[in-house]
Amino acid sequence: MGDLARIGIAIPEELLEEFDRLIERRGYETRSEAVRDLVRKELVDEISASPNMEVYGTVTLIYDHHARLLLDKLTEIQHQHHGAIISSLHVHLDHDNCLEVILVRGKSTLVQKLANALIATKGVKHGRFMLTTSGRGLP
Ligand code: NI
Repeated sequence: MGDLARIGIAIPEELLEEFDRLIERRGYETRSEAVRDLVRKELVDEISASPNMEVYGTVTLIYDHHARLLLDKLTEIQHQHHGAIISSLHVHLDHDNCLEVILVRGKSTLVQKLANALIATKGVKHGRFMLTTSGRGLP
């Protein structure tokens, strides 16, 4: 962290009380750290929304590996986008269910399309995409 600047902001009392309860639940030690994280989150969201920005992300999938053709389809999609896939982790959760986490990088639009295709594959019970940046240029 570079030099710290101090700011004063006006905020409705009730909103501040809600904010204090929120940051306590989240485990922040100070309001300042919570506000810094909120600002960074908005910056990352904006970066991620720019179609040509290089982003990183994780696609988390839960599926039943018995589902017909599902594994073939997931593998095919990943091979079609092999340049965007850094790594993947597969855990056999129980007799039927698998957890897969796929680490992706590339242009925002491309990785979003890849994540959507994986999550929308028939037989995927639950999927979630989390997008972030390399952290470069993020104070
Ligand atoms: Ni499995």
